[in-house]
Amino acid sequence: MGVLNVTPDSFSDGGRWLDPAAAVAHGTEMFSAGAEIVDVGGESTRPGASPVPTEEEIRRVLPVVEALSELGAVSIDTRKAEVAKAAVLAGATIINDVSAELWPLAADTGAGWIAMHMPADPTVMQQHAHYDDVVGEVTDHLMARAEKARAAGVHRVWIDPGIGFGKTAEHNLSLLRHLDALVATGWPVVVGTSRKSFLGHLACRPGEHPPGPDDRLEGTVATTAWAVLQGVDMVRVHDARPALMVTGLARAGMTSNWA
Ligand code: HH2
Repeated sequence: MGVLNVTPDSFSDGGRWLDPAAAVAHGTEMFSAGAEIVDVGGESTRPGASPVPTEEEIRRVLPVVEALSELGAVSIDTRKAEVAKAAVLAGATIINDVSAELWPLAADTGAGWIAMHMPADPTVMQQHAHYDDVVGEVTDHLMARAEKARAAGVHRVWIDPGIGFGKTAEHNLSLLRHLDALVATGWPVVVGTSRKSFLGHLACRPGEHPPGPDDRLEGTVATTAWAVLQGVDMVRVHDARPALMVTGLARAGMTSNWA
């Protein structure tokens, strides 16, 4: 899944794809690079981000969803039912739901649904980064949502631990270390580590300034390979080509007979 943020303030690509023509060109590029889905978002959910009014979010994403849906599968990254509905009517086939609340809409529209774990609204979520057992709590929460969605009639459901959403670097690492627990639930798993800040902090030596979002490709690629080897179904990344290369390598390594 390739990330396409049509926002002025996303943490890594804010402002780059705000113009609809530039956004469509970048989405087209990601499809050409081999992305199976392009994930269009019109509101940043980085820690502390300001909420975007519904009408403005729809205005940002709609022309982009419409154009890219002609070329391949599009998901809509939102926590608002109105935005998700408008995007599905414009051609999106998956609701990437960072609130894990929108399954009734997925059931009504027949869209696929990704339930992501986020313990509170982005403005305050880092204040909620407290868990006794982060892996168990996130897994239980997502399984309960996925089961509700299945019971409501949603046909395609994925679960996503929400790396970086109301979690410390240590929580993120625990969730990545124990991805097998999420995979063992039997629900297909999505993971998004792409360019996230914990990768920068892990990559630098003591006293060094952590690398910014554009210099976190190595961490993104390493965690993507790890996630694929743990059996996840989908990775959400900004840089489609390197992710596809490492995904292909990891899958070949898992299935080949090379000794
Ligand atoms: N991460 C972000 C946004 N949406 N959706 C899923 N399913 N999983 C994720 O990990 C995830 C997500 C945050 O990344 P990004 O869209 O690049 O940044 P911003 O929220 O600042 O637009």
